[in-house]
Amino acid sequence: MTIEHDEFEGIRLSIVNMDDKKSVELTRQAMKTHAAGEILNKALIPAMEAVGDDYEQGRKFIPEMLLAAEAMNAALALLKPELTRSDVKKAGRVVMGTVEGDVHDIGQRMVCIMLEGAGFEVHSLGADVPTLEFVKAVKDMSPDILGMSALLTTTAPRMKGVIESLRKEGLRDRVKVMVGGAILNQKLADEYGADGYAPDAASAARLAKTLLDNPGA
Ligand code: B12
Repeated sequence: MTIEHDEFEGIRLSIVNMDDKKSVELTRQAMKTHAAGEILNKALIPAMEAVGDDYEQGRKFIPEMLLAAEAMNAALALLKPELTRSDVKKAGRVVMGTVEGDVHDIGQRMVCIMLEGAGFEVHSLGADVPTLEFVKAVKDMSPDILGMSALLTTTAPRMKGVIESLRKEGLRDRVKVMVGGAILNQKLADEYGADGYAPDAASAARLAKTLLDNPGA
């Protein structure tokens, strides 16, 4: 195993083993020689994938998933300043949130960070966001893009509800809507009436730019 592999593997293991002190220490070390984006993609995201596998195989339960998420968030906080450093003028304004009934916010946070890095002004409403709060945020903040995240089969259809509410309020034409989250796909995004879907944080930032470059799309 190369030294580089050892470094990323160490961070991955610290998150899987729910050790936030270690994940912070190892991430800080890795940042001396690696770009934040590389650490995110090669260590933090694979760590959460491994945690997901452990949960599915019955090797981890909810409290352990939460602790692993904390270890991952602690490492992510260190990477954030570098990921969001952007000298370019603001590319547009994005309001982002996880739909009502759904507390999963890790992926959404990553998307926010990548969007900030791509020059967007980002306002996160957090997780478990009621439909009316999304509508109010679009009314009050006039974002160019509304991003919604969902990780549960049961909560994803709420995206459709938000889009319908925007339409009823006469706001739908004022904002592009993009959706994502592990259980989403292009087909569902089309069914819900979204303007775009992206499978990960990096492509979410690209999608946001494309949506604003092609307003008629
Ligand atoms: C961590 C986790 C939790 C943590 C969440 C902590 C937190 N603060 O987020 C806790 C322990 C709280 C939790 C709870 C539950 N969970 Co959970 N959880 C997970 C787990 C292991 C990882 C999710 C994650 O963070 N992934 C890492 C991130 C980086 O990936 P991501 O979210 O997909 O985001 C990426 C992309 O999807 C995309 N993206 C995300 N959002 C957006 C938005 C836009 C606009 C765009 C463009 C892109 C985009 O970019 C991101 C970065 O690349 C998954 C398993 C899995 N394999 O996904 C289960 C999982 C999502 N959970 C699941 C379940 C069932 C639950 C519970 C119902 C369990 C229970 N019985 O209580 C509860 C639900 C609580 C609630 N009401 O929401 C199921 C969902 C199954 C389903 N089809 O509905 C999963 C798939 C596990 C499983 N296989 O059963 N969970």
